[in-house]
Amino acid sequence: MSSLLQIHPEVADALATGGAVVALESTILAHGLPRGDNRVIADRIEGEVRRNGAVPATIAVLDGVVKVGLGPADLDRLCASDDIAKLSVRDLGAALALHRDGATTVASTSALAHRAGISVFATGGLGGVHRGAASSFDVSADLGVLARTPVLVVCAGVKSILDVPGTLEYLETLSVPVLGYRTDRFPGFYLSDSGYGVPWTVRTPAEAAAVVLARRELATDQAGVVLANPIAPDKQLDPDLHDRTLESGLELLRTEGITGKDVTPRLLEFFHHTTHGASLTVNVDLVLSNASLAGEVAVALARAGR
Ligand code: PSU
Ligand code: MN
Repeated sequence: MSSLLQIHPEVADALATGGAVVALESTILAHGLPRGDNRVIADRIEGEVRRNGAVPATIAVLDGVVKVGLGPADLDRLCASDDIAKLSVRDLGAALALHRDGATTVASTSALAHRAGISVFATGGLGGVHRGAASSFDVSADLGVLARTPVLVVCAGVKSILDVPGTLEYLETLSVPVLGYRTDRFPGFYLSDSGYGVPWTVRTPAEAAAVVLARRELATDQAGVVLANPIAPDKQLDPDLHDRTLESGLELLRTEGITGKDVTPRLLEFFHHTTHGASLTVNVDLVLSNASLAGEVAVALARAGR
């Protein structure tokens, strides 16, 4: 493979021997979680993948090279540096050519995971259709990339800061299937239930893997699969606190004039600050739960000969 894409030896070995591998994104580490906490959480996320028998491959760009699987020093840098760009797919070429450091979003992590031969990916929340997208045109590139990248993404739905029904409609338009894990409700990131339903429910990691395999068999797998894994109801953010924080957060975006790729990190930071860390605890819990489930699905796929 190109010298611009380096696969960590442990990941390369697992891929070569038919082992289970889970891709992990780095934007959540560099731009979604507070400094200091992020480094510890990075290890815990990877630990959840390993606990289930899969190899974690956190993806980022360092010194203009795509790294699939990061060592401890790479993670240190990604979690501490002030100069980490947020890289969607369209930014990758420039970041490589200009020797930059950058964190990858769901869109770019999916694309790079697929390029490396990894078919399961865990994150916190998927990007989606933003409120007011009809005039701002702000629809996350996550959706378009998922429509043409055969990777299963485990997530806790999308944040309520987005237009949730609009996002679900758009996923349908793009022919990206949405599976609820042991639920028929679409999760709302901090909340177990966004208020909207999902078309399909799977009850086990093996069922999720079987969906991927059936799509391959039919050659209808040009798109990815969203496996929506809700936070347990007793661990979700208090819904009243959530609604109040959301309202003031949206107001803050308007007064600060924040748009585009800065919206998601600013709002997450506002939530963590305003809820005195309660939203951070939920965010961490759901990412760990997604990493764990992704590990199980990757193992089920590997057993089936992927
Ligand atoms: N959702 C979260 N936390 C995050 C993100 C999404 O709860 O950190 C990140 C992911 O990397 C996702 C990106 O791909 O934000 C979407 O950003 P945008 O809306 O600018 O496309
Ligand atoms: Mn956007």
